[in-house]
Amino acid sequence: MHPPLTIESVDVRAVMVPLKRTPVLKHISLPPRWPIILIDLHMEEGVVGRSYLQPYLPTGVRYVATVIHDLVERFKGKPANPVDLFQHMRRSLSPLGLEGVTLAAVSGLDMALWDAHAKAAQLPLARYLGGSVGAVKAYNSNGLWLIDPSEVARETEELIAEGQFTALKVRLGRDSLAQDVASIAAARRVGGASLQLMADFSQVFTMDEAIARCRALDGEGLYWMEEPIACDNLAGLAELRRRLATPIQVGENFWGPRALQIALELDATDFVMPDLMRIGGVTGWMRAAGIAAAKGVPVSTHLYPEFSAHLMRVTETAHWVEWCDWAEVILAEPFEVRNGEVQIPERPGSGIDWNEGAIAKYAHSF
Ligand code: SMN
Ligand code: MG
Repeated sequence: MHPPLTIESVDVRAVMVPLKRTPVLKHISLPPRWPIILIDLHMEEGVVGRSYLQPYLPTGVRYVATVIHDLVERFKGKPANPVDLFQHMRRSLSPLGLEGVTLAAVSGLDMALWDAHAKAAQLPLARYLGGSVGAVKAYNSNGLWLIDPSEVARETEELIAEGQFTALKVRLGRDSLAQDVASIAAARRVGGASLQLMADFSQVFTMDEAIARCRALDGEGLYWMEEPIACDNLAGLAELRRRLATPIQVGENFWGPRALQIALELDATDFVMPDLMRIGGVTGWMRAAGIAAAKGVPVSTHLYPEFSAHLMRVTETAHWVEWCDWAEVILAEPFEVRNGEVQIPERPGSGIDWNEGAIAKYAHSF
């Protein structure tokens, strides 16, 4: 047992880091450098809880950081219990909405609070939550954006080699079906028939397009089809599910555990993949994972591989960790991947600590 913790103050910093392979999405233009918000939450007792958030948009850094500062101003000197604070913080901001910027800020603080508690208990987060430390199976999501099909073979080879992966995410939804088919074929030529390909459409299609294009790809043996249409068109997703043999995957845009519950009640998806910034951090994840488990729905992760790997060890229907190395450059000791599995280190907390040199190099003022 460790003594109760009390919130003292917070440092919020930001970096813009270069990515090895530029993410391309058709519906939002992503910046050439990737914004990351770094949170250091200081406890009166001397422990520091750490987490990071990825708001995609550089302008998002300022919005989210402002809310984090306001929340800490309001709750400093108070007991730092994450479950209680999750409720108090969300309620305190409810007039502005329970989702979006407000929940992103709460999620970041929630992760830092759990990290602080696990550190105070001197346990890795997975063990603090009642699980064990071990390897977690992962797919590599670091590339295969909407690149020219002629580049897919080379990149597939590189991505497999990054951690002896047996599963990769391939982004689809190019202008023509033929280009998508050529990309899948090129990946299979390199990876063999056993390579698992998770296909992400990132909401590119209208319903009619999705019916035509996803049905045309239904025999390609894709492991899942992710967000073929707008992520909030739950009736449309349910309809697509009825028309396709390939499982549907959504969840990176669920804001809070109840969004996941509603999607499952409407039979909108086969699999779910919550994102820690949007689902509500560790507290939100544990609630969402319970709902998914009750329905027997497999749960994968989105971004944040470090916290996510710990959480998969306590998720009943744990499926796949999405392996992204985008934040690796700012970590003192990035997690290792071997045999397609993320290795959780035997360090207290989430295992995140900063590489201050890299943070100085990529510092972003806001
Ligand atoms: C994605 C993640 C982060 C930024 C852009 C796109 C993608 C995924 O949807 O699932 O990895
Ligand atoms: Mg996605």
